[in-house]
Parts: sequence; structure tokens; C-alpha cells
Amino acid sequence: MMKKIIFGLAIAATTLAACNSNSNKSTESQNRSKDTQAKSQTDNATITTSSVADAKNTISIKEIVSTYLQLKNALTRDNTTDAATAGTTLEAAFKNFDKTALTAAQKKTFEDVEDDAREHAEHIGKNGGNIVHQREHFVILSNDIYDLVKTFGGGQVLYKVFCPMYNNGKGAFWISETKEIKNPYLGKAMPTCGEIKEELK
Ligand SMILES: [Cu+2]
Repeated sequence: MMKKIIFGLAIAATTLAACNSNSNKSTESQNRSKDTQAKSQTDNATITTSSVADAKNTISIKEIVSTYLQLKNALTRDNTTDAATAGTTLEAAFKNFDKTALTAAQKKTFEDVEDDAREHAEHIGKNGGNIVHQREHFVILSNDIYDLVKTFGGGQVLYKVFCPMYNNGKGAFWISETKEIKNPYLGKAMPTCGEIKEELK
């Protein structure tokens, strides 16, 4: 739990560094983000196995998911302005989310990702015109959305899709509402790069 919070802060710190457009810093920050991401995926496995049983009821994260998908689709079109708009809307959706009726497991997952996801959504919103940077934030935001969908359900069938080429072959995944591959990281340069890794219900 504490670990996760510390990693969250680390992400926030490296993210801010990335915004200062110093290329060395930016590369270092990306690498550190990747480490954090790997770690966070390990943590996820633990969280989801313990919380899946009592989840997927009462509260819907539909608005968060649909706004994330709008953001994802803007990135597939290389549309940095629409991505920024969706990022700002997503930040508001997290901010206004009503947590009062959550189960214990839902509350835990939501609070684990809330600050981090808001931070990434906010940066995407403020970086219209810099799609490279928006995509850096989208990597970790997608981890957060994955955690939420695993615990709450997505309100529709969703897919976890992996692109092995992004970030110099380190790869990254995203959440999609369609089986058809449209890559938000590489956009129109390589729209069909990606492989479905998991179906989420
Ligand atoms: Cu940023």
C-alpha cells in the first residue's frame, strides 16, 4: 500500500521533470516510468485476485471508461487537440466521481489509482500540441484504467491490447472497445501494430 503511494509520487515527480523538455531528463524519466510501470503491474496482480469476487456491482465507472476511450481514439487519429480535450474531461470525471457507495475493494482500487490517473489526465489536457508527451502519460494512465476495469467492470466488453514497438521496443498497452487494432501510440504511422492480450468483461 505504502509502496504504491511512493511509486505514485515517483511518477508525479518524473512526470514533472518530463514536462521541462530537457531531452536527457526526459529519457531518464521515461525509463524510470517504465520501471514503475512494471512494478505497478506486479502490484495489480495481487490486488485483482483478491478483489474480483465482491466487485462489479453497484457503482459504474462508465463515464471514466468512455472518456478514456475518447482520448485513446483521438491518439489513434494523431489528434492532439481532441486528446487534450478528453484529458481535461477525464480529469474532471475522476474529480467528480462519487465514492460514497463503493465496496471496500472498489474503494481501495479507486484510491490507489485516483491521484495518479488525475495527474496523467491533467498533463494530457495541458499538452495539446505535444502528442509525444501526451502518449508518455497515456502509458501509465492505461495501467490505472486497467486496474479500475478489473475491479469495477467496464460496463462493456473491453480488450487489453499490447503494442511491442512503442518506446524503442519496450512496448505499452492500452484498453480498447474494439477487436480491430487501432494503435494510439503510433497513430497513423503504424495503425495496426498491436495484439489483443486479454478480454475484459
Ligand atoms: Cu506532463
